Amino acid sequence: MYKDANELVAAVRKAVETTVVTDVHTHLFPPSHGDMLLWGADEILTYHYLVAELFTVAPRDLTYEKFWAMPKSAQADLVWEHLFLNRGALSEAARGAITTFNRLGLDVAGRDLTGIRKWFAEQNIEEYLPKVFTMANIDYAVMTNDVFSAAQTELWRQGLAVPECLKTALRIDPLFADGWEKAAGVMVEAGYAVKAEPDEKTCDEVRRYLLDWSARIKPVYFAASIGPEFAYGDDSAFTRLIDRAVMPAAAEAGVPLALMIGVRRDVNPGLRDAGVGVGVSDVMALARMLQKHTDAKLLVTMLSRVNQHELTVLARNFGNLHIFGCWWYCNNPSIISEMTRQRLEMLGTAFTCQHSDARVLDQLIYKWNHARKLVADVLVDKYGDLFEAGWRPTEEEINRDVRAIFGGSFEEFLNR
Ligand code: RAT
Ligand code: ZN
Repeated sequence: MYKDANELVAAVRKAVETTVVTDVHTHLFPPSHGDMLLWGADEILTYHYLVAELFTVAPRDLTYEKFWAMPKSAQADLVWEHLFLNRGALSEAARGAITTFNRLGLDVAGRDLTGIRKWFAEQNIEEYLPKVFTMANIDYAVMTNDVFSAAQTELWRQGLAVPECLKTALRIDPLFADGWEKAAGVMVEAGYAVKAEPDEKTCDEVRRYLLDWSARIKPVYFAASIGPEFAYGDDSAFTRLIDRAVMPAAAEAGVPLALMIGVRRDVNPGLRDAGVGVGVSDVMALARMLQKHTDAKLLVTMLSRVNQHELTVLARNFGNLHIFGCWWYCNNPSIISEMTRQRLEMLGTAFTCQHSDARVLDQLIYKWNHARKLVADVLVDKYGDLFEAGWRPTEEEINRDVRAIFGGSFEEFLNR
């Protein structure tokens, strides 16, 4: 039990620094899936967050077409030149690349991109992947496994090796909005009796498709990212698919459905993944889903900062809703700090403070390094306030609570 406020602060910082984290959402793949697993200097520098930033300053004659036609190393050179050498790399994504190189012991201060590339070329991915997980101190990361992508399902059919530190999530985005035609085509091809419109019979087939893939890849959860215009409880295909296919399949598989809400796809299609925007969503649509599906479990993160307060309140209203992460455009120090405070103040430790969304293996290093520091600052304040109020936490209690928001509460939610 800490009787001294300074000792308490040191204990909180140590707990956050050393706790094992569970990364509940990434875009990583097992090494056995070959090129799908991105890693190394050029992938780090061409992260779509940085590509978007490049085009805010690149010469106007660098068209999107020209850029995408370049080899990855030339794209990375442009990012390096414009965002790191010609101006201060002050954005969160740019700082992230620097933190990553630096923590790998590379000469980032010397701006030695050639040396950095050389070092990565000497790594063996089978050994490098566990090293990154150890550095970031992650027990496991959840992948994103699109069961409507032929390239991905083909690899799963081959039954290739998957390290224990990677778990699956069954991703279903194409079922909704503009993706339906593609999703239906994939299911028909695979022998499911799916029609052009998701009527009731078709929904039953979709459910069967999801369950068959679920049995094969054993996901931690089903997942979809959906737009800010999403509505629920109406006579739409979305409502039908959720009610008759997705929720029943998730329930039968015994896993939650993760919804990532607020993505405005194709704001600027030329930029591909980097050209995606954000919109404010109707949190009450989510509430209606929770009211109807009282037995279902929902994991939710929202993209708009504007939605965060309302979403946190909703998580107080529904024990079957677990909120997670500071996603994409919320993954900035100022917003992470604000969101984590808000969530602690309204939910205690019943939430997951962050996920990495890493698309590139090495990003695990910076995403978790930055997140730990920010969350530690918030927790130091919160434990300080508790101390002032007269409470004297023990080391075990601090470790327990820190682990809770870095993955313990998520595990508890899965097992509830
Ligand atoms: O954060 C990201 O990298 C986004 O491009 C998306 O992948 C998003 O996280 C998603 O899973 O849809
Ligand atoms: Zn993602």
